Amino acid sequence: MAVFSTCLLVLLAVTATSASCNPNAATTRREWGSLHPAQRTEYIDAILCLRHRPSVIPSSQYPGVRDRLDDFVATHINYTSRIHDNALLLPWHRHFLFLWERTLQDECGYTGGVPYWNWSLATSNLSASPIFDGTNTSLSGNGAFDPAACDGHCNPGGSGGGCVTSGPFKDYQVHLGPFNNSDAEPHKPPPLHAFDYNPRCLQRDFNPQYLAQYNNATVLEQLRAATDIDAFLTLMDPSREGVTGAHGGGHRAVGGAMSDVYSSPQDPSFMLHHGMADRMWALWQGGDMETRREALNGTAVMHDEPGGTLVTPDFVTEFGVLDRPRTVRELMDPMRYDYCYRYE
Ligand SMILES: [Cu+2]
Repeated sequence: MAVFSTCLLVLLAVTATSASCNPNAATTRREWGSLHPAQRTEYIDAILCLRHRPSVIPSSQYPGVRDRLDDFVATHINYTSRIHDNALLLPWHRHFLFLWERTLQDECGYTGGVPYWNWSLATSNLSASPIFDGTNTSLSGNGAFDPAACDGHCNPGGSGGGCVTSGPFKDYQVHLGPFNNSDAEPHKPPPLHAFDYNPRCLQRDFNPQYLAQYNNATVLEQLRAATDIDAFLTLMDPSREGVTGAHGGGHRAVGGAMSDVYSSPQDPSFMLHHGMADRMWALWQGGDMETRREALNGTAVMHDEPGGTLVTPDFVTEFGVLDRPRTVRELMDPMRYDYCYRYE
C-alpha cells in the first residue's frame, strides 16, 4: 500500500507539472510597437530597476558583474559555446527569456509579458521603428557614426558604430566584454577576461539590409510553413554551416553590442529579438503541437560539430545562478511545466 501511494504521488506530481496552464491565465507577450507608451515606459523602467538591484553572482569573484542585469549577461557569457548554433539555441533562450520576464515581474514589479520585436516591420529603416527611433519610449536608437569604434563588431555597410545618442539608454553603461566572436568554439570555456569590469557606452551599428534579406515577411511565412524542425532551423539558425539566418540577421542588423555572441544580452533589444525568435518557434510548434512539441534537431555542441551528444527531451541544460538545471522537455511548450505565456 505504501509503495502504491508513493507511485501515485509521483504520478500526480508529474501530471501536475506537465499539465497545460489555463489559457485565460496566460501572460500575453506583445509587439513593442503595439504597446501603449505607458507600457513601454514600464518595461524600460523595469530594465533600469535591475541595474539598481544587487547581483547574485559575487562581484568580488566576477568584477564585471555589478548588478542583477549582469547576472543574466554573465550567465549567457558562461554558456555561450554550448547554447548557440545547435539544438539548444531555441530551448535555452526560451527559458532565459522566461527567467528574465519573471525576474522583472518579481523583483521590479513589472506587470506585462516580455515584449517582442517583429523584424519584418522594419526591414528598410530601423531608425523609424518604435523600438529604435530614439524617443523616450524606444529602446534608444542607432550609435553615432563611427566605424572605428565598434569593438570589433562593425558590420559592412553599418550606419553607426559608436555610442547610442538618444533615448532611455543614452547614458547606459555596459560592464562586460567586448569579446571576439571567433573565441566561441565548441567545448571552449569563456576567455580569461570574460568577467572583467570594462564599463563603456552601449554601441550600435544599424544595418537593416540584414533584416531585408533574412527577416522579411516572406521568411516569416516560410518559417511558419517549415515541414520539420530541420527546415525551420535552416531558416532561423543555419549558422551551424557558417551562414546567417533570421536569428543572426536580427543580431547583425542592430550591430555593435548585439553582434557580440557572448555579451549581446547587454543590449536592451536582445530580449525582444529573442522574443520574436521564440514567437516564430511557438507559432511553428502550434501548427501541429502534438508532433512538434518535442521536435529537436542537433547536438549540444556549438556548430553541431560531429561527435556531440544529440539533444533529446531528457537532455539537461543549465542556467547557473538564474535557475535550477532543466530538462529540455520542460522548455518545449509555452503552456506546460512552469510556462504559461502566449504571443499576440
Ligand atoms: Cu544567445
